[in-house]
Amino acid sequence: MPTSELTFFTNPKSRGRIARWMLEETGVPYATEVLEYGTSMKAAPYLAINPMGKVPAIRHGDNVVTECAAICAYLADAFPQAGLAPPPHGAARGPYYRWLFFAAGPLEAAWTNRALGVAVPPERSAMVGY
Ligand SMILES: N[C@@H](CCC(=O)N[C@@H](CS)C(=O)NCC(=O)O)C(=O)O
Repeated sequence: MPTSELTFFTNPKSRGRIARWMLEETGVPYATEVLEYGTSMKAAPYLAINPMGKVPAIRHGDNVVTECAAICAYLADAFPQAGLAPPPHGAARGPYYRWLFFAAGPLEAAWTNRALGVAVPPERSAMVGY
């Protein structure tokens, strides 16, 4: 595959590190476009890739994928020869989905809240996802 078919949009100081790790594990060549916070990340050319103006994102042919977990799952499926996800009907598929979504949902929310000093009132803890 020509390098230009797989493009990685990122900033080195971002969650893009997660996607970068997965891209490296695939072993396939890819191009990198570095976006700057507040400028190129919020400019029209990149907003056409991710309307949220956030990194990371990848473009693979006609497919654009944003969200770290989605990028990891997409790459595992797009490049099965790298063996990065359990087989679709194998016993490990359940735990694979569980931890993929757990990391993207409750774990992400928990560490973001902790970093921001957002405390959940004990009487409301049943409604948070972690
Ligand atoms: N849920 C997204 C989070 C992406 C995100 O928040 N990225 C931050 C950097 S770590 C960003 O691009 N911030 C720029 C901004 O919001 O202006 C994911 O998992 O990819």
